Amino acid sequence: MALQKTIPKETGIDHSLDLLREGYMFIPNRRHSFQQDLFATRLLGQRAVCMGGKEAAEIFYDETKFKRSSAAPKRVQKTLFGEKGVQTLDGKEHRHRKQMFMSLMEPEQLELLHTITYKHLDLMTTDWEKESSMVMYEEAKKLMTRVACEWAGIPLWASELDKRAKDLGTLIESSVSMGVQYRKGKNARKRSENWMKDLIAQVRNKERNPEEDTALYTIAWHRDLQGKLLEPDVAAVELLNIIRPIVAIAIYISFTTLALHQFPEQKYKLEESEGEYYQLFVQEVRRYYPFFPFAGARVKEDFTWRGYHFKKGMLTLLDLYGTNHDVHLWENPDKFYPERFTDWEGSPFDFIPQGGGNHYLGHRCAGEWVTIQVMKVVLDYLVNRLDYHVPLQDLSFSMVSMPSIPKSGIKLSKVEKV
Ligand code: HEM
Ligand code: MYR
Repeated sequence: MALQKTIPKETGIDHSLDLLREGYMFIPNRRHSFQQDLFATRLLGQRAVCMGGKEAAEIFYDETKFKRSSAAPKRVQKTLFGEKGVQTLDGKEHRHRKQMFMSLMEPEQLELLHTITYKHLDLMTTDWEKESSMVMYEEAKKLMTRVACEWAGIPLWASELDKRAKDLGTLIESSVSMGVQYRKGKNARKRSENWMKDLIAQVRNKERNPEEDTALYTIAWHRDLQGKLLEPDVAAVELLNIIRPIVAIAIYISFTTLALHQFPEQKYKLEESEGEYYQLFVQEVRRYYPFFPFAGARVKEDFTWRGYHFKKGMLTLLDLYGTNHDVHLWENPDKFYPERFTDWEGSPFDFIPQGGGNHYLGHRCAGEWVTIQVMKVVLDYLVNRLDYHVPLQDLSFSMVSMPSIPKSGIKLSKVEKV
């Protein structure tokens, strides 16, 4: 029998505060000091294993080894994710619900998203031209709220835009927070879920008839494996699981704008490219900048990996940011170098900004193609259709606060269409 090894363990009663203090670097710092892809610690008052790297991602997404029920902390469910949504399901029930999400991601729907994004971006730019300056992150949240609602079949009055964009932004910004900010997050979720519940009820009463291939229609009429419509609160959580993360793309839009400024040589490469460099650039933005730090699951049944014992029920975190910056997987990982993706083999386990594995069968982000599509439209617009100036400002972003958002929000002045 192979020798059982002990998972390297950090001492101390609990390291939740260290996690908050070190943010994106909490897992990479310890993987580095233990010189191992995994280590044991204590988080939220319980034993937890943290791991990273391609092989760790491969086992993390093996559903015979890990499950998601009771994995996401209640705090994160009360703000970011909501309760009883697809993130918490396992097995057949998960696959059936996930299919509902993936049915919205067909090429025609992505094409429509392209058209909608371009339309709203072009309209909003007309307003930006009239102002002496604008803050990209704030404007991008409003842009993406408009895009998300139109694409999902959700009516949005001009008068409610600011309020809805603010609430959706708060859900994202308060996902890892305490005190006042956490309470703001909980309230924003209440209001947003009520908004979604009313719409679902209107569709079910036939007072509202959205197009069949929209998220509103699909989620309102989705039937579970027992043939029952989703409970109204669950349908609301799932509809928000579409529009909230579309608004979260505002963070990647801000990082895209930052990358064009920080690495000006990239702008020339994009201007001269026939289009394929756009894909490489967007992938590199998603790899390089910090966004979703780690994913969480629980051990389903006892198993052994590389001689280490994983005990049933143990909380396990997979290092997403650290895997995207792993020196064993990426040459000069801290260099912004889109060309690295020319030779990338396309493994579902080494480049995991939005999770790994299979979109249909596992918990990998349902909206990865949506994210890439939107980022490309905005990137093309910034490079080829807009002139702007980046005034002096604090362009730093935190490696501690999660999610990280450029501090200034990226202020632009003298915005003009070309
Ligand atoms: C799941 C990141 C955008 C819908 C996830 C996961 C991550 C992630 C890390 C969890 C993976 C796991 O648990 O293993 C992001 C980031 C985004 C983004 C950084 C950038 C804005 C989107 C968009 C949509 C979306 C645009 C929808 C249109 C979902 C859903 C899940 C998910 C429904 C749950 C999947 C499941 O549990 O099976 N996302 N996401 N996300 N994402 Fe995204
Ligand atoms: C979304 O809205 O689903 C996508 C963007 C959310 C970003 C939030 C990043 C921090 C969340 C950390 C939670 C870890 C849960 C195990």
